[in-house]
Amino acid sequence: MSNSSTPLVSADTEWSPLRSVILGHAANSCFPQAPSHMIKATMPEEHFEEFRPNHRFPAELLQRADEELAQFASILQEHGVRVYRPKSVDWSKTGGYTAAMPRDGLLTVGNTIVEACFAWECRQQEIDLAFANILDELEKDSSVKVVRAPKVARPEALYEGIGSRQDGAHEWAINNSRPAFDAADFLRFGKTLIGQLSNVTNEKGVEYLQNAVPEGYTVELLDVTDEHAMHIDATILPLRQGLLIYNPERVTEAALRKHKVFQKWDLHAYPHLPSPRESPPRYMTSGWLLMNVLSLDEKKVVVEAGDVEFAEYIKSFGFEPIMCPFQHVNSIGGSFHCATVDLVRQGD
Ligand code: DAV
Repeated sequence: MSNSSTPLVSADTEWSPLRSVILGHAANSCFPQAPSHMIKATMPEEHFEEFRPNHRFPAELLQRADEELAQFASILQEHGVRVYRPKSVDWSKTGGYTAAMPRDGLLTVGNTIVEACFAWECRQQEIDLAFANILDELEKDSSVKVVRAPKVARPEALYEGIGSRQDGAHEWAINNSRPAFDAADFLRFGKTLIGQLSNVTNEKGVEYLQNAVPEGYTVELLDVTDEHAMHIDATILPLRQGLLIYNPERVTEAALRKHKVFQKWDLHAYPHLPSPRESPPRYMTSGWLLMNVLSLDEKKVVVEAGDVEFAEYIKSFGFEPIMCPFQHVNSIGGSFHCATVDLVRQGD
């Protein structure tokens, strides 16, 4: 139980001191299933054929991913962060994907945790099966609010009409027939949330989220130049109040400056290109995943052990990177930001 000085859920930024977090598990993860136009829109081309029904990730890969997650958990605990872990689920039996990427499914805003209205049908039970026990426990505290996603009657309706445009203009992989959003398409900047429309987030999803967050919070949409968009956490990276690194392949400084919240910020295009990697394969992401770090506070940032160039770059701004191996977790779809859900970031 909490008292007024130690809330169980309270987060308004991506950088204030982290006190409590959910951290995923990799065991029994399977390649997610989605219609082929969705896979083509969002996944690396060289791995398309892996995305087929009941296809587990290699067992050794998952074992090493869980070892990396355990090491990350120790780092968090050594820094005084309370770590909640999900239940184990055999995703091959449920047609699901993973419990390793909770950031996609849960968004903390103030004292409220909002469950994503996943576009991908294979993810619609993910929170129920693996994370409901954590949410139920947190919700026993009367200060915490959890907004669960509505059940979807006809998941395929989200794809109707897609691909039938005659004018060749870009279209996302989903229509706007019901609310759809992944939580990882949004980041917290105080009372402002910055998000994006993407191949998994539509306008109704944004409206739904705006209605689900506590009063006083506003969702704004960033103009991104990324037709493959799915999750904003390798596009912009706020490292402390007033300092943001952005991915120049996906967003412009002008687009960022349109948002009042960034008007006085230092905005830096990341100056290096990510290096290619063959092994372990990045089955689901680009090399820009190097931006998917987790801030412990306004100085300490957890960075993938091999991303030395990135670590040196952020050191030049005064940050203290904590290097942690995470390549096998990266393989199955994300890095430190994806694998966690902030529950408490201490306010001012
Ligand atoms: O760059 O492939 C990764 C974000 C995963 N949540 C990328 C985006």
